[in-house]
Amino acid sequence: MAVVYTAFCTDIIHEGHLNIIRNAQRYGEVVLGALSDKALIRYNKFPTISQDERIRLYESLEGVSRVIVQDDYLYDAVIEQLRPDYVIHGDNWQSGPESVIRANVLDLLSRFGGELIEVPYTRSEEARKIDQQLREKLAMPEYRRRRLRQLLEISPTVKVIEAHDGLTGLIAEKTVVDHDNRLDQFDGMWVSSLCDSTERGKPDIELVDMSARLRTIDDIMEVTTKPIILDGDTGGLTEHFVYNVRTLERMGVSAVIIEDKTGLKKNSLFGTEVKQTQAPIDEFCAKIAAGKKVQLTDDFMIIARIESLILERGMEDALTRAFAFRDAGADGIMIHSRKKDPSEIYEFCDRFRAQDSKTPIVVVPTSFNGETEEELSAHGINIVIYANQLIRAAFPAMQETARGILKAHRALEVDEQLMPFKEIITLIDEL
Ligand code: SPV
Ligand code: MG
Repeated sequence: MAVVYTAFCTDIIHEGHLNIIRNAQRYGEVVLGALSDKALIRYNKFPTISQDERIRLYESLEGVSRVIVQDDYLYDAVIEQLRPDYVIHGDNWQSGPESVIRANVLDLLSRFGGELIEVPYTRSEEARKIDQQLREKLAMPEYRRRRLRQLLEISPTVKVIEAHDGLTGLIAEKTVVDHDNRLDQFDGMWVSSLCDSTERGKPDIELVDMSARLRTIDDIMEVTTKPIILDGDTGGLTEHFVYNVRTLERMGVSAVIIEDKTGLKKNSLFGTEVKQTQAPIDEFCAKIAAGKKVQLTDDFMIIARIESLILERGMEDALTRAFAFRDAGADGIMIHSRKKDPSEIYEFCDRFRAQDSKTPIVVVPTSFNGETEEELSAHGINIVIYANQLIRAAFPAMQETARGILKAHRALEVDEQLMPFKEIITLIDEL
């Protein structure tokens, strides 16, 4: 009997999935692929039930002969192993980023034999509602919050981009590229103090207070599902920090990064050009420990950021602090540098990793931007934060447009550098 293969990446079965199975049955024995947690997470279809529960759900479907696990969103391993006579899929992958997966399947079938069958995608109201409900479930705090830890377990590099409002949140959430025949997208969002301040026309000196920062986070959360890392500046007074940890955790933020400075904080990119004071080690350890103590879940992460290299206090100081902060309970270490040359970052990471293979390391490669994610990962770095590129892209574009209108006394001349609103609103979901 011919083997028909189809892969599902859903936690809820609707009419569309049943339709695929019914069609598949007409060609032979139906083998159903359950995308593994790892594959789903890379594909940005975060699971809301466990892999075993998904397998059991798929096995219970009428017409399915057996269920196998597909461990990558691309089909190479599964087709090589199963050599199906047919692969069946909805026709919705003919355009958009998923067409990369379709091309992958067609290529494999041409090499190993087999035929692709596409059935018209089910656009019923019920199916649409279920897909939407699944997406919205992912935005709930308990799912979003733990997503960063889940990513850290399976991804060689977690890539995070700055978001400072709903619109930049949508860009972080929805931008997908196909490159080298793979899909790529950002894993999470960084709510930067620099960008959150700049966006309000304010200096980055902890002037924008926590209520305003929470409002930014809420705006982003309203329209996205990806995990959020908050730039918590110094964390403020320990007595206040503990309350903020609770608030962030309850909202569904995945991590806060606090930096070991005290007094008036200035942005790290100023380095020693401005007066900035590093916090004593024991004081900062006490702040981390206090934050860890009040947490109610195991999901939330407090990451300690070390400013020794920024303030030119030396590598030994940076390493001493890293181990002290880890021992005080920090769930990760962010090491920062404003040098173009990545050597000091790499030296720190190599020496830290020689003694600690597990604690996640975070970097913000604004200055050492010549390093690729792969190069950073080779030194044991787990989270790469693109901390300010979106606002730096937007500002000159807006300024240029304002100048153009002033010069021409009308907007016609700048029109071709503008995106039509029709296109912008395709980003925005309607209920
Ligand atoms: C931020 O984005 O606000 C940061 C990173 O803290 S940096 O600006 O490089 O200090
Ligand atoms: Mg900051």
